[in-house]
Amino acid sequence: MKKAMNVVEKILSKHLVEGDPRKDAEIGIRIDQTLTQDATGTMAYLQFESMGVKHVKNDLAVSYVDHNTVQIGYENADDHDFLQSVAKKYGIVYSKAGNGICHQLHLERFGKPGTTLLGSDSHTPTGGGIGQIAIGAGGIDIAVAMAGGAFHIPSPKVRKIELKGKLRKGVSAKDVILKVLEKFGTKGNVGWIFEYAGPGVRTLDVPSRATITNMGAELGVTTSVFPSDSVTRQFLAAQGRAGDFEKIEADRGASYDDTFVVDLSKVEPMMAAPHSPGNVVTVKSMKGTKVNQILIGSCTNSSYRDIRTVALYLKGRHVADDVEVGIACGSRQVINMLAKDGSLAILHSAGCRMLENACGFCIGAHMSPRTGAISLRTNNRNFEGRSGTKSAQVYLVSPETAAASALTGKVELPTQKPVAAVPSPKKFPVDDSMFLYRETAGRGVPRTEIVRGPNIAVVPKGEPLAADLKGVAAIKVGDKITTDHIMPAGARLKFRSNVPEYAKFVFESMASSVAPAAGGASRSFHDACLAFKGEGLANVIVAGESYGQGSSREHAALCPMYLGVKAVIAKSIERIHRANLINFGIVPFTFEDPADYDKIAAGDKLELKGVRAAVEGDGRLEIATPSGTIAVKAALSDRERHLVLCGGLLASL
Ligand code: MIC
Ligand code: SF4
Repeated sequence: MKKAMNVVEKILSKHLVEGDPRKDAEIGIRIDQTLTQDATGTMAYLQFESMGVKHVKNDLAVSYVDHNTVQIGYENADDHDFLQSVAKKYGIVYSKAGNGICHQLHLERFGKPGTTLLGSDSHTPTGGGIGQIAIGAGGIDIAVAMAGGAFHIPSPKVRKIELKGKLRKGVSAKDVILKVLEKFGTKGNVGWIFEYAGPGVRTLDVPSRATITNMGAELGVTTSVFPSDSVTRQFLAAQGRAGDFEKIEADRGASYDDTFVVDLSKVEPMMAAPHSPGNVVTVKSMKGTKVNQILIGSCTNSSYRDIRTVALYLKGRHVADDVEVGIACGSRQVINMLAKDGSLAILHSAGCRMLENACGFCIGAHMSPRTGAISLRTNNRNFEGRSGTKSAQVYLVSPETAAASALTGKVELPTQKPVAAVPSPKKFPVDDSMFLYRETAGRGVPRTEIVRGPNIAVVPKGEPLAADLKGVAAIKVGDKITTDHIMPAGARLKFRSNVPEYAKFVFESMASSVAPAAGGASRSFHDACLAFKGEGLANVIVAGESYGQGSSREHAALCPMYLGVKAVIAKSIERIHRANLINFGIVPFTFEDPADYDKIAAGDKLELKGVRAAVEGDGRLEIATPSGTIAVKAALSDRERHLVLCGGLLASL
């Protein structure tokens, strides 16, 4: 008899090219679709170019421009031109700035049930809302996938999130994922895939499902996925893509490694308090708190359903005088629909600032709030300083909570005066005119000249791992250090294509944790690293739990590599960042005894004798520190071991 399979098993078994999913090891999967965005895309394509492949080999590759659209100075525009020329040459579909946010657009126009999608953005799992196994990764992994190579993940454990009941009016998908985050937190979920199932699934439309899988990224899981059912069929048909539908549901009797039940009818409006998406509280507990800013949009909550709902709350009313309200729609399709049904006029009349349909505020590229502000936002991350204002207190909420609160300038319960549910549109207006090169997708126009302005620098390559390293703890940081702490975005984002320049800002806001200069003067991580490098020392980063949470930005590994960082020693390291460290030849060590973290101080000299032999072997190494010897371990697969020994993926080619 055929084994009953869950959705994850069904899709992965069709894409498996290496390994055995039943074993506790790594598996390799074939990637059907890839996506990049501009902030990670330039590096991904520079790396792809250096692989010497004629054109992309996977079914579909899309290059989106949505992150760096502010264009103060020439850098962003240089990047856009580079990306456009690369797309034309190599057979990649190019989504021009102004078309919308990558994940919303991909869901609308390309996401296909039963396929695999790899994206150089941690919120790629948005595609799970349409029944894709969609995974975020570093740019170089996308380059490999575009060249036809496999992608590797830990053989997944699958948790069933069983949904029953129906959400009450005024409560929505954002509250559901916040509820899941309340239970599972932002750490300790590495290697899991969350599969949504149960009778409650059919009560959620595709955009709502996508909100849930999108913010699943904050759990640190490999991805999240919904079944593909009649609701998915209706969504695809309304997008004029009925042919892309495939039914994928778990078999009766399918097994899971764990199950968690959410009764949708009992979910209350929730919010994530500063400074972590896992800091979940009820909206009720914050009711009446004065708010300075409310921003609605981002890849989590910018669908037609979401913004139309906001318009229904604001219809015929005005936002409070002392609150600033901004709205960024996810795509041109969303804007066109809102224009047609009168919502745009409602939002303008209500006193909202209509922002560009791009990442914008979510990545701190603009709309930074005032000093000490309380800002309610519908996006997925509220890390300290990400908004561009270090003292701001950012709370993550649903569009409903944001809209209700905009009217009074205080945190309000959206369930008090809820609006009617927005029905799923029967037909979405389709206009693909800002997706370029569809006709040459997969083939490319080989003689296209690549445009390289001065902002496009070369990608540095790593060096083979030395036999022994004389090291130094260049910085010592605490728990839950995000990639935003390591490599700030916002105002620094424009240097993404220029590693020497961007490397000046590694750990920019954490100078107090950096090993001080002689005489105790504090200095930047960049300067400390270069000074130690000059003395022939290998720089080491020492960290607590869950190091590298958050984004997929490989610069958080690439720039440290450029500064001579050879190893990270942490209590634990998050999945995407760990993969990026390996891809750039940095050894990802964890403490054998987490208490040894206390034995190292910033500036301590560390003797990594026999480090190469350790990596070649079982990964265990004893390191001499001024407070005695400590044991660390890098548990690597054969593939990963090879990359680390070579000095990273590019150096291994
Ligand atoms: C994010 O939301 O943090 C980003 C910006 O989209 C990143 C990608 C990047 O750093 O460019 C992500 O989520 O991977
Ligand atoms: Fe863009 Fe924000 Fe989504 Fe990242 S989380 S892709 S910055 S909208």
